[in-house]
Amino acid sequence: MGHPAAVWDSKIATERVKDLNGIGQIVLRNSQGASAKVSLHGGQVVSWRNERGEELLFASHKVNGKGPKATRGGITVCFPQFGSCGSLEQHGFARNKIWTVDENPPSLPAKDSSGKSFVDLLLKPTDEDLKCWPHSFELRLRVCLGPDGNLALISRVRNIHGKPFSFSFAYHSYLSVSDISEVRVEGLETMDYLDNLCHKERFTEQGDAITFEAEIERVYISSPNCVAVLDHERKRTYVLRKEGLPDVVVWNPWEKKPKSRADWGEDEYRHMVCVNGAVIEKPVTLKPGEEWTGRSEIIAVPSSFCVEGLCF
Ligand code: TA6
Repeated sequence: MGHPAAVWDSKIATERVKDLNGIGQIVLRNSQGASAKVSLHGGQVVSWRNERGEELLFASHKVNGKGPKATRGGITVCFPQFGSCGSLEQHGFARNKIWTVDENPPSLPAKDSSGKSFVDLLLKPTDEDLKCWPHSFELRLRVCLGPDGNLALISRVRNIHGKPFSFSFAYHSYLSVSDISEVRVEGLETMDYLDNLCHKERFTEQGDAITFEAEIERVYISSPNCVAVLDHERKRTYVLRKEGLPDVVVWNPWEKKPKSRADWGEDEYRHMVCVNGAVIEKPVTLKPGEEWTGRSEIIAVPSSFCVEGLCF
């Protein structure tokens, strides 16, 4: 049972702990008993639970949490690229680095803090990093847990000095679902998408919702700022609201590919779907001193809830 809001002490809203490898994590709580846990490894949101303690993000049971690679699941920050190109690792290096807590971040609008438990993280390049991506940036991430249990991630990329640079970005969000056959994604009807399984060829979504009967990996471009992921079995809908993230990645690997990977458990693909706010088709270019902001908020509601009311 959560604390009555009236006596909620914001001092227990955030707690610092360590994971099994001694890496720092920050636990966010609200007065209703919901929580989120953020790792300094990659700025990864490794857990998001509702007021009943139900885990809303998928994490592979094969996760060992060791080594430099992001653990499969949760929500990872993909920067400065999404996908694999050039010498950078897939989905960029940011999610494989150790971030720091930013004790004195540049201010954000009140909507990103009032009544919320939140933590600010910061990633700056080391001299080593600058050898593989020679751009002087600051990447800030605020993770917020609202009084209603909503999870919000606000990322800011600033070009500190030197020459302009371009980047793509995604919140790689593994949502927990009862079974992928029960899932439909709404809000992307009639949108064009790049199909990563067909050499990024461009298609137009014809269905009245996206359902899953095989592997899907698509980048819906210039998409609406509100997308719904319905889990019929659990009678739960995730509403994704985004700003500054024109594209949406929809992915389920289906059966074959996970079998060849050590970090997927048996049939785990059935219990996750990735629906990611992203900026991929048209990368962002920043001149020195310029800053980009990308916001993603995920709301988990009973499917009977009127989702339209949650969109902007
Ligand atoms: O979002 C889809 C994707 O690009 C897939 O191609 C697959 O490689 C996946 O990302 C990898 O994500 P992970 O979290 O395992 O690094």
